[in-house]
Amino acid sequence: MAAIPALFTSPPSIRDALTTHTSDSQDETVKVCQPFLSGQEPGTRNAYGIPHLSRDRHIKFLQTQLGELPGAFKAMDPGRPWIFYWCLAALTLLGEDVVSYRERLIRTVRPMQNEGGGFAGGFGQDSHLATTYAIVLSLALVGGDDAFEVVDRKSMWRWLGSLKQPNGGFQMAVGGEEDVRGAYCAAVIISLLNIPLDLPTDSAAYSAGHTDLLSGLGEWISRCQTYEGGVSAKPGTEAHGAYAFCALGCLSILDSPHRAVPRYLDVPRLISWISSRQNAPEGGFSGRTNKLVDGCYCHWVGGCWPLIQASLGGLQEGPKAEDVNNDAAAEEAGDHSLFSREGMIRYILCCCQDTSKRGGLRDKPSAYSDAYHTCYVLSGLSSVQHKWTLNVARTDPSVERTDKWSVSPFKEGGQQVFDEEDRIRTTHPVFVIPQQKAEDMLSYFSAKTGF
Ligand code: FPP
Ligand code: K
Ligand code: ZN
Repeated sequence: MAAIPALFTSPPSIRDALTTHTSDSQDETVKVCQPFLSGQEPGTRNAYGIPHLSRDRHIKFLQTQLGELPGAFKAMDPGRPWIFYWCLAALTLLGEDVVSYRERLIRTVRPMQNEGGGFAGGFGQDSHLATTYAIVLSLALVGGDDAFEVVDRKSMWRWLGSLKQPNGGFQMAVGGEEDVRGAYCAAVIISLLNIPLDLPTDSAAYSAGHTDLLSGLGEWISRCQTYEGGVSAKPGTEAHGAYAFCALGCLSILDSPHRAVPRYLDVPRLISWISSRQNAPEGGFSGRTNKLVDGCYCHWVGGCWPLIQASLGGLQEGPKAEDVNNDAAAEEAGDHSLFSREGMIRYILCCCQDTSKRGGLRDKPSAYSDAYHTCYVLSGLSSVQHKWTLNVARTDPSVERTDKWSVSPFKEGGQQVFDEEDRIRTTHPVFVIPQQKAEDMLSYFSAKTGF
């Protein structure tokens, strides 16, 4: 077995002498992670001292999560739509076919749609952007015309118009909080459902001079970048990784990332902040300054990298078929990363897996696995195992909502610390569902004129 680099097994070599509650929790986290990182925990490891992916256990865990709540797929609890998305997305990443859930999903989410547009978490509740986002993505994951037809696009358009604010941003619900989650969820929904952009004339944003659902949104996001370089929920609050992802995802829908991201964000300062989120020896990411690593940030922070890379790199030719397994070609193409892929892979496979019978993935070794972390740790794993390249930028951003991306296995200097059997499926860097599923939904709705 190759030696595990000291970077991932030893305490950090530079430390602040001041002891605080924060430094104590950080020390404690390193202590909790160290045995998992350095191979002292039982279990088979590969040549790099990294455990394999417990694929079957994670699949069983997700199946249980989908079915376990009383009256499987009954729509009562406002968080249910998230469970659908997290489990269906994670099962898909693990290579499972989720089409068999189509009928159950359709039956369950249909009553969650309100006549006034959008979906609520439960029957009789108000529509919410997060719930609607989770349901639209879930419908895309199971796919098929019957699933797509569940959505009432006309009332969705009216409802989105009522969430759009005079300052360009989106409220999460009518009268609710306006934040960058709203900007991202709305942009994803508008894009995948091909919602006409003309603002309903009774929208408050229309009265303020906007004519378009997406106008002023980039400017609003711009106001969320903080003095640290990261992105906050709304102007004037603390930067957090989840919001950096939402901002980059939203901007990549407004226009191609190499145009939209530098137009609205100070990219060098954002890169500096995102880079500072990766910790050693843990290898994972924190969500904000002076906080702890957490597996879900492998997506919220780790998932920023492909979008940053696309913002910097501009258009590139797709990988040639003969180059995909050619390390020399990959190296020549400049496959170097702005972060430690190895560190991220080590954190995920060593620290985030519950390898007991329970299965599932988690925040850190001291936490229980759950559907949310399983989804986002796996999304991060997929992202770090692959390379996404922006091939063709849209020519008319006012009509087209996406670009053409290609994906290939990531090779860095020929070294890959995980085994091929532990590679999982790809997920689109903006929509966080497989590219084909996003394209199927988009082309279904693009074929419609008007509603
Ligand atoms: C802090 O939690 C977490 C936040 C401030 C952001 C939460 C938002 C998301 C996870 C994603 C939202 C995105 C969409 C698309 C709805 P904490 O204080 O428990 O964690 P921390 O110590 O790691 O910051
Ligand atoms: K956390
Ligand atoms: Zn978490």
